[in-house]
Amino acid sequence: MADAEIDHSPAKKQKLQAKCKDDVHETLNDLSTFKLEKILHNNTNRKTVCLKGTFASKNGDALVFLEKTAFAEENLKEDSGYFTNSSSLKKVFQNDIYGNYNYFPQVNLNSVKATIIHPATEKHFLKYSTQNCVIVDETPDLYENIVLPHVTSEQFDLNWVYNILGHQSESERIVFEDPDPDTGFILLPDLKWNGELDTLYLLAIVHKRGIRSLRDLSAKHLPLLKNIHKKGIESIKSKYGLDGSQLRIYLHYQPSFYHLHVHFTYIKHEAPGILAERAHLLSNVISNIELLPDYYQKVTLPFVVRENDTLFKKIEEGRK
Ligand code: G7M
Repeated sequence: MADAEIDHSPAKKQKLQAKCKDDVHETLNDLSTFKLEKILHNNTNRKTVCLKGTFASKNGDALVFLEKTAFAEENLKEDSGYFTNSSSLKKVFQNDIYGNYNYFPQVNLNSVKATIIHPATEKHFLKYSTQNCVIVDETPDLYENIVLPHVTSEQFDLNWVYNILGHQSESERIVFEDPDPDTGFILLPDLKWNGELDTLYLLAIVHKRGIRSLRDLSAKHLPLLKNIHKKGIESIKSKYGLDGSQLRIYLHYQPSFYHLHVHFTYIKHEAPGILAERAHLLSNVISNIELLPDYYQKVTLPFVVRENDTLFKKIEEGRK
C-alpha cells in the first residue's frame, strides 16, 4: 500500500489516544465488570451466544459473543490434555453397559472464544440478533438505485481494515503480505478463528482501496484476484501444510465490510457464511470474469437480508 494513504498525522494519533481512555480492550482481564442487558441470540447448534450489555465505568454499550470451540485433534492424542488426572469426570447415571457423565477437562482445554465489540452500535446489535431473513434477487438496476446508495451511506466503519493495512493493528498476526498497491494484499487470521487447524479461517484483504465488493469486479481486477488465489494458497501450504485442494476460497455477497477481502477456510470446517446464498468461490468468480469481463455488473446477484434491516425496507418501498 502507498504509505501516503496511511494517516500518521498527530491529529489521528490524538484521536486514537482519546479513544483508548475508554477502551475496554486495554484493561480487560475477566468479564466480572460486564453487566448483561439482553441475550441477542443463543444458537444451540453452533454453541454460541451473543449478549448486549455494558462494562462498569466505561461509556457505551458492549456486544459480547461467546463460542464454545471445536476439539483440536492434537489435544486428543495420548498423554496430551484430555486424558490426564488434571481433569474430572462426574457420573450422571449408569444403566447396564451405558454410562452418562459430565466431563471437566483441564482448564486450558476449556476455553470459550470471546469476541467483544466496544463501543458497539445498533447496527452491530442488529447484525448479531436472531431475525428472519429473506432472499432478494439483486438486478443491476436494484443495485444502482437502492443497494449502492444504501451501502455508501450506512456501511460499517472500515477503520479495522485500514489499521491492518497500515500495520497499526494485528501486524504480528500477518501470515503473508504482498505490498503491491494494485495486486497486493495482506493474509491474516480472521477474527472468528481461534488458531486450531481444524477450523482454519484466514482473510485476504486487498491493499487497493475503493473496490467495495463482488459487484465492482471486472477484467481489470483479474491480476489481483489471481494473485490472491495463487499466493494465498502458497502461503497457507507453507505455514499450515494444507493443500489448495483443502481450501474453500470465497467472497461474500453481500459482505459486511465494503473493502474487498477474500475468505480462506478449511474445507472440513463448516464456517458461518459458506452457504449458497452468500458465498461465491474465487475460482468461479475468476472464470465468470474471464468469460465476460463485466459479468458482475450485468448479472442478477441474489443475497440474504434481514427483514428488519433498513436496506430491506428500502427495497420494499422501491417495489411499491
Ligand atoms: O462478511 P464479510 O465478507 O464482510 O466478512 C468479514 C470478515 O471479517 C468476517 O469473517 C469477520 O470475522 C472478519 N473480521 C471482522 N473484523 C471486525 C475483524 C478484525 O478486526 N480483524 C480480523 N482479523 N478479522 C475481522
